[in-house]
Amino acid sequence: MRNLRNIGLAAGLALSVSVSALNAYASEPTVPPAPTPFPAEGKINYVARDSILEFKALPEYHEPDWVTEKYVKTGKLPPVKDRLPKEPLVFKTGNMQDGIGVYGDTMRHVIGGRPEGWNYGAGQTQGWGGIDIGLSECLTRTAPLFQVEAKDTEPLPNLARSWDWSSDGHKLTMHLVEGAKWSDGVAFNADDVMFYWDDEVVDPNVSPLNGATQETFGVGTTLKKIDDYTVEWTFKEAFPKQYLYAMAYGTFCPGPAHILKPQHPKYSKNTYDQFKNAFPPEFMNMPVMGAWVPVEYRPDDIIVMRRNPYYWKVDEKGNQLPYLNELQYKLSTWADRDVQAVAGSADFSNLEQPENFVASLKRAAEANAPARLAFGPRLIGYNLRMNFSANGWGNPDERGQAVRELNRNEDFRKAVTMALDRKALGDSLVKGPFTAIYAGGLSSGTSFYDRDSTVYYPFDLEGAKAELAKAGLKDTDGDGFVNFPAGTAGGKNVEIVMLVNNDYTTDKSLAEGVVAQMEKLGIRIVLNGLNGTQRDASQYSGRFDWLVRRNDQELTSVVQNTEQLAPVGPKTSWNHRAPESGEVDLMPFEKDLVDIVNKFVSSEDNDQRASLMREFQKISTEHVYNVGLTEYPGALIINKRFSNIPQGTPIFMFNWAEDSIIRERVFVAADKQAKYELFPQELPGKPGDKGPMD
Ligand code: BQZ
Ligand code: CA
Repeated sequence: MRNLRNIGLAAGLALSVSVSALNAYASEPTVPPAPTPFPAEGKINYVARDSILEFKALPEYHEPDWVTEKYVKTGKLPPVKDRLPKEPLVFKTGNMQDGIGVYGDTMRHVIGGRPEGWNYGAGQTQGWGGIDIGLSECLTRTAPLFQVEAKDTEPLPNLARSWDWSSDGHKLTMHLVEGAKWSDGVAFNADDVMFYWDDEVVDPNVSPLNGATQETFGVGTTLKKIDDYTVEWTFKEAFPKQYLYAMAYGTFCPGPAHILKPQHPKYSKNTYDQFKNAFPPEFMNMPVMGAWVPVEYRPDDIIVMRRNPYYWKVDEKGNQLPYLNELQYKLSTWADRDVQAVAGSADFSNLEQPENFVASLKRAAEANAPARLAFGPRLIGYNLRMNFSANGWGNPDERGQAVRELNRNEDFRKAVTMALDRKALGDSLVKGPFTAIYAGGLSSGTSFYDRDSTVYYPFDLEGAKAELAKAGLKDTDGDGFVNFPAGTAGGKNVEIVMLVNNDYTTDKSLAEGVVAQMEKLGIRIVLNGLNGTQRDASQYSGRFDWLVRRNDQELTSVVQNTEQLAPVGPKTSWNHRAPESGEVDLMPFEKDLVDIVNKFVSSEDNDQRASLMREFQKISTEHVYNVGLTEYPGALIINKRFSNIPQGTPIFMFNWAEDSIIRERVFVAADKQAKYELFPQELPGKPGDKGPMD
């Protein structure tokens, strides 16, 4: 357990190293200074990919006794063996840190988001923080791969239990788990997969929550049903194995077609808006393939989920999972999640806001601390992203259009990046060895990162002002802010609206730091702070000039959400998309990035993939595709009563820790179980009914 004395020591070292690096004023691009080493705690036990799970029939199956007594013996549910697939997904005991578990207890989450409704496939958030992760089962699964060496990694089977490539590599035949059921007992099959693909991904009027489009799986990719448990992908490229990652959480998690299809405009009189909003948060018992089903929703208070009696995963003794009977999601703030997790009134947090590091470390270091806290690698990072669309994405007014033209001017982008004092930005969040100067591009925590391929424009305010003048901007009315040239946006001061997520103190702190530093450069920034849901809506529709955004999987793992690295399709980049009708107006360096990403996706050669990512890193940082701000390590906070938490789980890599710890295998030993369950011995009810089954 790291304690504060060590941190003080390391912090001292850190300050001496970084001050000398910063005194070297140089406007020549260089490589980022070596970050202060931050040893991740809890070393990961690396394992072989096939040591985690398999699909097979077992001689017998079990369930909690109260399910047998109260539901099976009364005829409300069929026997557990009839509720499971012929060959369920079996988690191997060897990969379970504390072995076979016991039933009981709950995991109490706290989240800062709020549910819009249960229609994930049509883009509704459930409030994040692990709710959608718990509900969604996807064709493949990648989060647990943090424990598998990068070289022999391939996504794990999940709803797709196996797959075969055609000899020419353009076809992938996928075999679905047979006999699995939704939580309301209706069979899961290829119709669910095809509804998601045809009517939610390919249908241009629908955008699934994590933004999957047809191009997420390759331009021109098609998918068709072969039979109830077989689907076939056809790709333009040969052997694009990369897309198996896109078939995991976020981008290929089918919903219940038997519930969704009747509400879809193609099969009803509904508008697309009515389809999206057909399952409001009050609609309880939405059928899921996940381990827990929402049975209670109290606005601004709590969401409660109960175990799915048809869950299609077991342990090697045949115990139907999950072990935990309930999940709770208290509807509060992200900062409160840290506070409650270390205090013991909640059970889980991804410590990702540096403002809470010191207080959380102090509380977790106390002898009677209820929670374990372990830092991982530097995988949390923030970028300032500029809207590069000059052909109408977001329908800008004259001022907005003029800003977009500036964003596309490399001298302007260099001025911005050189005016940033990244050390000061990091220190404004937390002092000590945590934050590091981040030039942008791939996260230093990913195995694809190469510091020598990273172009960093050091802090140099005078040099930045010279670049701004080169971009044609002068303060023509002497008020300290540069103006547009006469004839553009009325020759007024350049004023840039920056979108920021108000749900996080860190996002706001960084945004305020950028505003102050841009003022010194002579650029006026106006903050547009919105909550996460509104921020996402503004961002996806291109209604922003700049935005501050925490990094997503494409920068922390590269192989997950790879398409978001560059505008490979009309709606794949975070800050450069096509307007309704047109193309993405790519700049020359962006064309290079797109080519590199497309080559990366269809390469099977690990050395070639590594060198493609070094090329990507060089081009994207040299041309300032995104403006790095800071990066730092996150810490996993978990209440000490839980077992089967894999050692060294990073809070974020292929996905968040709510996925990586594999919650369906987590248990609480009988002698440590607390009486926190809000609906003890209750099971979910029928779709749309109020609360648990009566
Ligand atoms: C983790 C995560 C689980 C989304 C969300 C939230 C949304 C973004 C991002 C994180 C929250 C937590 O992150 O901060 O620790 O629990 O939920 O999904 O920031 O606003 O749109 O990308 O993952
Ligand atoms: Ca001015």
